[in-house]
Amino acid sequence: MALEYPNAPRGAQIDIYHGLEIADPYRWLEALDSAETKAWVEAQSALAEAHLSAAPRRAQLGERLTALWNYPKYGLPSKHGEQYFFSKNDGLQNQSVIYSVNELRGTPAIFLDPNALSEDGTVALKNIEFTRDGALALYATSTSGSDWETFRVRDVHAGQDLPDVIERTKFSVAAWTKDNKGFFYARFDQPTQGKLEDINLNQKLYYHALGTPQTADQLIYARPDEPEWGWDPRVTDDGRYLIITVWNGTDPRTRVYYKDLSQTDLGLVEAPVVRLLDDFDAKYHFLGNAGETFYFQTNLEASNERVIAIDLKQPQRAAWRTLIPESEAVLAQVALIGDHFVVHALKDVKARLTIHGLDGALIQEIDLPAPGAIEGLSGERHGNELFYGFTSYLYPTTLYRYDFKNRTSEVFRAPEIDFDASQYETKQVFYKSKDGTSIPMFLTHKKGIKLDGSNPTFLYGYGGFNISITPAFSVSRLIWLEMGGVAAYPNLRGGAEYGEAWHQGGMLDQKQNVFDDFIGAAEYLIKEGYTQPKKLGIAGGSNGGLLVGACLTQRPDLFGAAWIAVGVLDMLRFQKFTIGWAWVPEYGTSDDPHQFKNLLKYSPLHNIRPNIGYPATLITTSDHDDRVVPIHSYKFGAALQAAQIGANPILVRIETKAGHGAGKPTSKKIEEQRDVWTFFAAALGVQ
Ligand code: X98
Repeated sequence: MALEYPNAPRGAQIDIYHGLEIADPYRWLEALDSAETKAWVEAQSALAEAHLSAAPRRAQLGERLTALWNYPKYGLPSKHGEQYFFSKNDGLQNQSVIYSVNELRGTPAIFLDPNALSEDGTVALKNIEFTRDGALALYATSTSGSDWETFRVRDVHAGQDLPDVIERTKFSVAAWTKDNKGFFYARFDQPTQGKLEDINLNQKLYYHALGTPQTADQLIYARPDEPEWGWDPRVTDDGRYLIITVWNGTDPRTRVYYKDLSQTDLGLVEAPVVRLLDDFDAKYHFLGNAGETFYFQTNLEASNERVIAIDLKQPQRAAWRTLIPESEAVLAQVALIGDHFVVHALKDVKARLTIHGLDGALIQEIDLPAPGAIEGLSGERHGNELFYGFTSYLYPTTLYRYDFKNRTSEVFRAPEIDFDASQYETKQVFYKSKDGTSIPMFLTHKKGIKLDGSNPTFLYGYGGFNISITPAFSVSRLIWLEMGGVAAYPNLRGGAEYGEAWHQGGMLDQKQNVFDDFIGAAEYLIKEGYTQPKKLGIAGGSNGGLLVGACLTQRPDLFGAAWIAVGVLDMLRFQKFTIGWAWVPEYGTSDDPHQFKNLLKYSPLHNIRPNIGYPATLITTSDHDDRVVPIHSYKFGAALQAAQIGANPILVRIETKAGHGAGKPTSKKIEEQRDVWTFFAAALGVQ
């Protein structure tokens, strides 16, 4: 029986794009605060809840997920002054707690407990920046999952907050001066209407002097002629330079400016801003300096990236030196730790970890325990130890400590988790996409499954923004493996798995390649006998929600179920809300006639056809998602429900007091995952 969906009248809105009329019948759902939208949201939540709570497995899945989740999880330690700091979650705490400890194996003390900041765990810690001596810590919090942050400063030894409060920052790190007197940070113009969906433009760089009100913060740099440029401040470890990395949306290409803070006679504000790299011709990621030599990770003339040195006395390009040349493995992260370059690279999506001298020469490759991924690198610039996390689909995240003196690595913390990995296996396969490109994919499942097309299969993808999907352990996916499911993770174009060339192969006019790669993965899984369309579920979030929305509308016959999380689904209007304009380098914009045509071809909202039997679809979003505003999910959900024929449900689940994902309390994460697996189990006929 088909579900009865909440009433969603079609409005008369028509827009004209470059001479073409495009209807937008659910434009009224963009008014997030209107009574009509609120009533629609409430009715959708009630429908999703009624449908999911009627599924027989829901309570059992919730219990199993809670049991699997309940083990202590530690973050990497980092040293500031005489103390180490690390995060720990007992198991089910809504937010992880920050601890301090004098010796690595000593007894830790609570430094900051975000759980104490709200009753329901909806205030989250986003970032901590310590002064070099570890005396002060700036910490950023956000409420209800929003990207807006508040900065506060804690005196580490007294355990007390100072009176300083910085309100409404977004997309900014903070950078302390070496004298601990203040910090640099960036701030957008304050939104005029204070609405969730307001556009964010005109970021400016400020200096906050401790003990003064935010209104007295000094403007360090702004470019009113370039409202889309933003500023990422960093003070070098020696305290001498302020490095300003200039970004233009999510385009990986950057500029780099700096100020010499040692010119004390000029002061912080008056010291000139030197435009060292001023072309936006490549990515330049500042790694650190040795006096007047600056080190950068760059993709200039190196799709797989390389490490270069630029001497401030001879900054011209001809004098730049390559320290670590481009190789067949793509650089994922380079860190300057223990007076060495620590290089995390990916070869066919599997991590390699190497130690290099400051001249770039390879000193050692650290053996990793299995094919897998590195999660984080931590250590002091001049210290003698490195911490790194290692993870894989069947390898719970484990922390390692490497000693630069004797060049050995050992387990620092291994999780104690009730999970027998020996019953499962992970393998990597390569399949051909539509245009013949070879795409890697990881598959994880119980050992000995039959390739008779009967296995319920979960196919997850992202495909964009230079983001690599590397093998990571996740308890919520274990529940699927326990149900006998196959989990498949293709490395689609648009990511960084094979460098900038791979990214460019899946953006702008090439975006359809990403969808073809995902459809190719589904076809491979069917052809090889893993599964069949009615047993195949697809999933993705954010840019991956766009992926799932596009594939669902292009190939509704190929899938049995789809989960679209916080998706970008209206490709003609995404640039009008919050930070959406920042994705124009990746997607293009409907303001441009050529790009408009390309976007219209795949925009999920604009490619829903009436009277099609779409797969069971779960659309999830949150009321405070100001990264990808819930407008996308609402309009797409209303349109898909109107078009659907047959019994497959189209559900819209809207989380409250939550955002795009970061900082979501554990209780909400578990409830969401429980509902997702309840949905897939029911839709794919898991026995
Ligand atoms: C973003 O939009 C990232 C958001 N974002 C940041 C930070 N700086 C940004 C600068 C420009 C544009 C976006 C920025 O988070 C930031 C800086 C310092 C400290 C912390 C944050 N992303 C894309 C996204 O969310 C892809 C991943 C990152 N999308 C949603 C793309 C489409 C859907």
